[in-house]
Amino acid sequence: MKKVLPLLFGMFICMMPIAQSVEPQVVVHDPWIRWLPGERPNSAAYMTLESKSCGDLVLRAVTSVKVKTVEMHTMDNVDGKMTMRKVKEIRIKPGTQMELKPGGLHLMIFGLPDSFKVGDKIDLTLKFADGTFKTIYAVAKAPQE
Ligand SMILES: [Cu+2]
Repeated sequence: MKKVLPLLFGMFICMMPIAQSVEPQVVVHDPWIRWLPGERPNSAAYMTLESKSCGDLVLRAVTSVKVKTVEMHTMDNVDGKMTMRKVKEIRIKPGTQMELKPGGLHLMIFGLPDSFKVGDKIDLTLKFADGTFKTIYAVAKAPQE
């Protein structure tokens, strides 16, 4: 019985009307952006997206006021070489987490401010297919070796 109760509770939440909801049903864990030495205009941001949605949660676009452009990218192994590729969306199944991490899915950041340094926070507004959006702040970190 102990195992059944949380499941029933989850189903109850999913049946509640969410028409008035403007906040996406997502929890964002540890957003960070890679800082590398030298004045580099481009970088990548990473985070874990945890879906609290009853249906597929689809990230469609990301914008920022601090940088020029943000794209969603993935990495493919093409003939033994890791290559970046732009994706149109990032889809997260109900009750799952999607990890954006080095070597995999990431947010490609173009046009960082000249003053960009470790500890800076870059705003990222995640825009979902259902019209909801959420602004988070990725903190600049040097990648640990
Ligand atoms: Cu990229």
